[in-house]
Amino acid sequence: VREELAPGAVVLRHFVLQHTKAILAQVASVVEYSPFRHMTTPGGYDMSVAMTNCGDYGWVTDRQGYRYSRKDPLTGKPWPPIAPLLSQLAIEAAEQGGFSNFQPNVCLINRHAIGAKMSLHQDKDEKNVNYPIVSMSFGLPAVFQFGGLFRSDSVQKCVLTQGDVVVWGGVSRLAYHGILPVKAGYHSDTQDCRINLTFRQVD
Ligand code: MD5
Ligand code: FE
Repeated sequence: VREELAPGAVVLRHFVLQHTKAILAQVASVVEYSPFRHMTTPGGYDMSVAMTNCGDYGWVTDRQGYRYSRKDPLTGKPWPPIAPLLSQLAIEAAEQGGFSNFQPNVCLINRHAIGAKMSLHQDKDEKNVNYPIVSMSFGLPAVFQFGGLFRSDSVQKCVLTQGDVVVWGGVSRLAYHGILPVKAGYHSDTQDCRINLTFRQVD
């Protein structure tokens, strides 16, 4: 099922649902090596979302700014690799969204505990914004907000639940977006959180 959220943004409902346990097992093995941590924004705030990465690079933030780094600043070692199942599913999703030459080399993993949010922002730390971003959601549902190219543009809301995949490309690639605070709840696969994986190609 291919649902067009906005120009260039395609929701593939339940696209990876049958792979949930295998994907969450891969997340657990990444987290053993490179644990979830709350990174600090350049403005000095700790993010409510905890993050880690796998791939050739990882997205990091600290007082110095946002960037992609080959090493995990917490361990001083390279990030663990993206498991073949994960890259394969991300590539298939990108194809369904109309992007046939996507080769993700970063997978940012977000853990939203109850109450965690992501304020309205744009993803613009990637060199080539012609590549899409593929996002997969698991566990507790979240209300996703997406607007336009200006912070002041009106936003639409969309609920993302376990197994949903969104391919953000075209003019939606640079749209402002955010996640409302995750509501209290329980999910048998993730307990008290939402897990989101975003696949990116940064060079
Ligand atoms: C999430 N994560 O659901 C989202 C999925 C992040 C983040 O926002 O930066 O980790 S990626 C959503 C996204 C990416 C690029 C463009 C747009 C949305 N968009 O145009 O709305 O936790
Ligand atoms: Fe984002």
